[in-house]
Amino acid sequence: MIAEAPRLPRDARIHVAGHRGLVGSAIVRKLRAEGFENLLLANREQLDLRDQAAVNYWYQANQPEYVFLVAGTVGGILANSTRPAEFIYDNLMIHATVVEAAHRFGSKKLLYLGSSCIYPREADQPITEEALLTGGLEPTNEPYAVAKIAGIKLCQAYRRQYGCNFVSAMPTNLYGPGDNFDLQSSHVVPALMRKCHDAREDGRREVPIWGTGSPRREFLHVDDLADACLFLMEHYEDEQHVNVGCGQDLSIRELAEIIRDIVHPDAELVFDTSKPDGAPRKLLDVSKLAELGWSASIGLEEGIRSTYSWFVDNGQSGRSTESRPVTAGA
Ligand code: GFB
Repeated sequence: MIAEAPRLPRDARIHVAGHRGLVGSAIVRKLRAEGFENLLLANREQLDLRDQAAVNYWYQANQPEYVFLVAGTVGGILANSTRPAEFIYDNLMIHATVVEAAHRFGSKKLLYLGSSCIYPREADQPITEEALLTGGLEPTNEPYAVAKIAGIKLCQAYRRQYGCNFVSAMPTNLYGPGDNFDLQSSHVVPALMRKCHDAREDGRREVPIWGTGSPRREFLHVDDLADACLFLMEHYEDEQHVNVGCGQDLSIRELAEIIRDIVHPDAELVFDTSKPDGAPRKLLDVSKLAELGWSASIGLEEGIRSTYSWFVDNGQSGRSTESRPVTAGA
């Protein structure tokens, strides 16, 4: 349902949980561009979102009226499969503490961000919101997906028991400025940008691509996601989660060819089939969001070009080091 309520007051007290991550930093950019002045931001050193007592204290002191819950420990297929304990523990805790504090200290509305990996591995494509919990999950990210499903159920339970206005959005695979370019923990778009960039700098032609290249994915620019998050915060009031995507997918091979053509046209793509493919396909059905009145506007090639410029301009193009998955940024 599209709410008749007026747009968010520009002086509203807004907590962006996870504001230093890919999604949170895009939401902060969007909110500032729209004239919101009263953003409540705490970094990991100031507030451990896994600690209920600390989160309660911070909520009591800051009284957020609106909450974008986009914090989490996130990463690509390798990080998910090698650090499952961190992915389930951190995310379960972060979702629970923030939802509980938003309820306890009277936040007017909370938008929770999940992930398309919540859906069954073999779900019919494109995947509708109704596919949730109708089949088994993709094993490489099952612990993360279970935590993300728990987040949806938390919001629904707090709505039912306490009448909280908590809503959920499920984005497809994301990319954009502020992404994690570390090869051990990143998602495929930043990983392939870095690999092509490094090969070009080193005068190498071969660029290794994990898996067979046949899995299909849908990619949404994070600035489009931030726009959708504000749209849903202002206009959506219902219990069911809403898919957020662009409605189009492509194979990993096709994605790699687009990135190669932009970054290192002479590169030769070499597929390493000892690495996992993950889910065969993840394309979201975005008709519900379209009916509400929102659609994506940044094309994939345009988005990859601007993200690569950001990567080069922001000193991210130094050598990749092994690092932990990114916390506080879905
Ligand atoms: O982006 P990615 O890690 O996310 O991988 P998932 C997507 C596809 O790209 C997989 C392939 O088939 C990978 O095997 N790929 C090829 C690569 N080369 C690379 C590379 O150098 N790095 C990476 N990372 N992939 C994650 C989930 O799954 O997506 C999370 O593990 C979450 O839980 C996230 O849902 C959005 O789509 O496979």
